[in-house]
Amino acid sequence: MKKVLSGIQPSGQLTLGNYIGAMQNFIKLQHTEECYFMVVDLHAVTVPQEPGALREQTESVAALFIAAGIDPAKANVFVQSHVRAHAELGWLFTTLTNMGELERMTQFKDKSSGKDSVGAGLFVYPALMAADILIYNADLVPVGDDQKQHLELTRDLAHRFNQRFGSTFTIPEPFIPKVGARVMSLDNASKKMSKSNPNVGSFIALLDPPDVIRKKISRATTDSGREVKYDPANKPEISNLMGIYSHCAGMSLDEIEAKYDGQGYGPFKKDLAEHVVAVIEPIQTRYNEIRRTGEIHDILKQGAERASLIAEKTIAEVKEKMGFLNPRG
Ligand code: AQP
Repeated sequence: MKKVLSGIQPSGQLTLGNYIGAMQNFIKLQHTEECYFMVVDLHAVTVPQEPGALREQTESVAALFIAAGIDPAKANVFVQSHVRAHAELGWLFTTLTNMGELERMTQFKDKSSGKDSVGAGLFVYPALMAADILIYNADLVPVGDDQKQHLELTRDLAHRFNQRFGSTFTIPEPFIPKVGARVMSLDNASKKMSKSNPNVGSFIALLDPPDVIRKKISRATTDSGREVKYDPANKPEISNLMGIYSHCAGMSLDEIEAKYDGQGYGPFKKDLAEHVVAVIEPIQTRYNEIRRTGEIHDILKQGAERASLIAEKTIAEVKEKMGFLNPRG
């Protein structure tokens, strides 16, 4: 049985991109592997968050994990800040990370570009992400394509630590979907769909009401022409929508092309909206039930207790190897 770890930031409402790129694989892997899925609130505060909104979004993301199909009897679901060892190991990894490595991170460049003032947390966040993964000695990390570079750094840090202080960490592998690894914005297929995009028409939130989803898809940007054809280089907008269709309807790209041959974009978009609604509506029903019962609090408490047992062991071993004095003598 492999160890699997991944997390999602409570930095806004979860999107269809988060679901297709990451959560669908969480749900698949929980049946065969030992899984740890976190709401990474310490990552979310690398950009300013309003306290009330952060609390609500953290609970909302956790409830959506369960509503989407993560079974707390199979997988450990918890909030990152509830397991204190993450922050401690994150600091230790910050001291092992070079400035040049962090400067190369494209996510930092994207999120800081054009801003006058950028928090230092946004810069050092990949070291905390490395700690999140390595503290459980994860073998597999199901993520979208945008996280590949951070995972490469995690692997480098694990090697570095093992070389300097002796074999300690497993070197983790990314687990990225073949189609849908990067779901793009509905208004611009050169940018990834992001929950913090100020244009709410650019993403489909898992909690968007069905009519809002229909409206967003009917307004999604399309390429010139009218042919429903998968060609990311020349038809990026329609290819992105076809990727979403393929995931939600369980059809191959060839089957979709054949179905809409000669029909134009209209019927394709109309059907796409219904397939997306069919995936999202049952998640919303279950979500409302989970929020109503308050069961998520017990799930998160138990998840954090189980995760802490492993995380505390790892941090004790790391501190011992790095030369920290043991408080118990
Ligand atoms: N558009 C996407 N397509 C496929 N996968 C995606 N992921 C995010 N966006 C897409 C995957 O979802 C997981 C959780 O991501 P995150 O919330 O930790 O951070 P992120 O990658 O920065 O996601 P967002 O939605 O863009 O958040 P904000 O706007 O706050 O930065 C990851 O596995 C990610 O790959």
